[in-house]
Amino acid sequence: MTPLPMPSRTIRRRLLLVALALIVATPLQTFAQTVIVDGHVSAPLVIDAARLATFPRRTMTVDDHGTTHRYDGVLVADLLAQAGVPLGEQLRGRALATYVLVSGRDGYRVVFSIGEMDPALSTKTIILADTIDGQPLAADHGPFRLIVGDDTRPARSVRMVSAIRIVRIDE
Ligand SMILES: Nc1nc2c(c(=O)[nH]1)N[C@H]1C(S)=C(S)[C@@H](COP(=O)(O)O)O[C@H]1N2
Ligand SMILES: [Mo]
Repeated sequence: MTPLPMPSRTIRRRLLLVALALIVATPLQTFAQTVIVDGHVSAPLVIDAARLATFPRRTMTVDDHGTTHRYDGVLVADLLAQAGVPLGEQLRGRALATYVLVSGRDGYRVVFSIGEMDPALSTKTIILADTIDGQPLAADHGPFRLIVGDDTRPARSVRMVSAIRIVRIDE
């Protein structure tokens, strides 16, 4: 029986690089700095800092136990519109039986109705923020956090947002 030929040095190096890339990439997924917008949408989105920067900016002021903070980001409705979710005059009939499930990297999950997310229908303002008082969010809060205007407690202010899923309940 002839022994298998030893792979060349170049091949061994390449194999080593592939193995290293796999080892590094797996835990990195856990800290992925993106927000996936998917579900009942015509065009799923992957939002990273560069993509977020292409949307109009919105500022919200939040009171945290007597201290005022300024958050800046973009309207979630603008992200939904880009993903092809019907809003405004298009948001009627069966489309109103749609909810928006917002998840954090730690598995925290919160539901909104599509109606309260649409500024054409509701007076609520909901943004995906990327800065607090002009600075990037801390690692355990960001890079993206939901800021929900007119909620009386910050319980739906999902930190470390990783996904926004659109769900039509009658399908
Ligand atoms: N990802 C994630 N977001 C979250 C939570 C959580 O456990 N995980 N807790 C919520 C609750 S109940 C509150 S009161 C606020 C606390 O926000 P703070 O850390 O800025 O005080 O975050 C909200 N967002
Ligand atoms: Mo809370």
